[in-house]
Amino acid sequence: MSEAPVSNDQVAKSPEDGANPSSVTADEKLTGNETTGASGDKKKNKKKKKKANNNIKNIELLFPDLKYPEGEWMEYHQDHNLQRTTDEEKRYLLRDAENAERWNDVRKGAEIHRRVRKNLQNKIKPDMSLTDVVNVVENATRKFTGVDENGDHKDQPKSQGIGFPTGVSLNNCAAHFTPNAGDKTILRYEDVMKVDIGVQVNGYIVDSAFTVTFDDKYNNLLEAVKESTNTGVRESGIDVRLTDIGEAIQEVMESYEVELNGETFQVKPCRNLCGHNIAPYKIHGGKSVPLVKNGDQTKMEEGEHFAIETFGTTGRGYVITGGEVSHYAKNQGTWPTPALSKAKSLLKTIDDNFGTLPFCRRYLDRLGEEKYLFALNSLVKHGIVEEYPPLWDIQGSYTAQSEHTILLHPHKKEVVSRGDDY
Ligand SMILES: [Co+2]
Repeated sequence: MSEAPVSNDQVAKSPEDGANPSSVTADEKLTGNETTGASGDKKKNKKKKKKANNNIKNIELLFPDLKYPEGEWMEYHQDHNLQRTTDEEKRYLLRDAENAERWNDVRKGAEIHRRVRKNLQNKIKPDMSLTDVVNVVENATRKFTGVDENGDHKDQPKSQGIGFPTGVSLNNCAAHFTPNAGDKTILRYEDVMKVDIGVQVNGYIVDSAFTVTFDDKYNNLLEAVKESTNTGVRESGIDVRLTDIGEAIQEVMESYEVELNGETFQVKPCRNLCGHNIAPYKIHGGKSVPLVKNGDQTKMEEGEHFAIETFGTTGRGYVITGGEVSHYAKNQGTWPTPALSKAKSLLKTIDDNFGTLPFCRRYLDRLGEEKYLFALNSLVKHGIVEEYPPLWDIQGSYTAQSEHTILLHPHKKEVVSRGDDY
């Protein structure tokens, strides 16, 4: 989830906005999906697909020692980090070891994230419904984390699983769209779809996104957000000011142009969307990483866990909320028991299954909740639950997104969600 925009011209934080632009080109995406060959080829493809699906199982079976692969390690390039001596380095490593379990949980989520998105990238094609897209993602996530119907962890729904509703926001919708029940939206060849996927393990959320297109004309837009996010990752570090990261992102983003139907657009960052730190079971931990120079002197700190995400647009570079809400999250804190009995039981379902993790209406549907909208809206009205409506740039514009999750270890940073796709 990204942070929701605030009023005025402030840079907003939202719990789920970030994600990464697609690293997969249209050509790559279609490879292996097309069954244009002879019938023999078709058979082969079918076999392959079946095998691929068989590989979607509790990831613990694939890593019997329960130690998950590390992400990409990057040196801090900021001055203060270069001055660290060997003795200091030793102390840092000791300190880092205190968080070993936490890092391993995040790495498990990241390994699942890579596999979930690879599985989607192999299947995605024009004319799929958005409901099918999110089901591919979410069914795989449930299986890999073992919280599916027959999974080993099905009785502990909050121990691991989906980190937030799968974002499949199209074109001028930048974020926070996931289909509600009955949605008939179809992915088209000309669409620009931001796929924002969350996986959580013990509340540690991996938040990473990419952008899917089939038409090459959007390539520069996708390149802009990928490079901007990589810049944000590169500039991140202990004691780095958030405004400085925003300034670096803005400079890269605005260096790109995209030509669409004979018109040239300078790519703009969406100035009221942000990256964010991540706290246990809280997609937005309270710090926002801007996409522009905004003067925020707040610094990143050792041990923090950030989602670095950027959004580029051919529109005005400012999003507003609109349309039917799908995303919600319970606010932290203690709340009086709702008077309405339906609201009380709905809140119990939310507490039992999500806690403060973001959820969507489809997740309530599959838990057997019915006719809950009035109760849900009452929880929203009382401030117990927050709604996160879709975020839109102007009509006719195109927005793209790229996002990685990083860990600020004492000695180095880890781009934990890095894969061979992006
Ligand atoms: Co995010």
